[in-house]
Amino acid sequence: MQPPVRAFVAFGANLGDPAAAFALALQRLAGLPGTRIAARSSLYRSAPVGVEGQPDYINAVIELSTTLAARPLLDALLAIEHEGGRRRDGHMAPRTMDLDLLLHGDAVIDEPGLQVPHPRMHLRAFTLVPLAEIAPEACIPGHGRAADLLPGVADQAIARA
Ligand code: PH2
Ligand code: MG
Ligand code: MG
Repeated sequence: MQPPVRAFVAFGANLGDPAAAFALALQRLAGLPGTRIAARSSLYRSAPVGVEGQPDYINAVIELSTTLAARPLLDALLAIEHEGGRRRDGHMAPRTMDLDLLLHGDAVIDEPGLQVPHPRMHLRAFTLVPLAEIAPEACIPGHGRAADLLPGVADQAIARA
């Protein structure tokens, strides 16, 4: 069996009951084999990025300690999203639960459907701010420490929910 790695998962929701969706996500993540929740950020409210005319998002980041490899962890995230009512209504459509794999140890992976680190995480306050809250020293391969990247996203609206 693999030794546990630190993996970071981004939570986002802007439809339905985001707080309930977050609670469900935490419960299901904690129930995955070889996995425990090491930390969770506060919930944040953020303006939608890359799309207009949608409700604000609730965002958070969850740190896992897991023996799951990246691909089975991704598959588990998709199953939890589905249970959380996620409908694939298209790229950037509003959603009841979005779980994105941000980091899996120091892995760099570029496969169909699975890119780690998440390719836009270093550009988005809604991932960096909650990540830096729980793991300011977390290294984003190719980009550096989470806390050091915050000034670059300081113009994006985000506040604790
Ligand atoms: N997710 C998106 C697109 N835009 N904006 C915010 N603020 N938060 C998100 O989680 C988000 C977004 C696609 O996954
Ligand atoms: Mg997603
Ligand atoms: Mg996303």
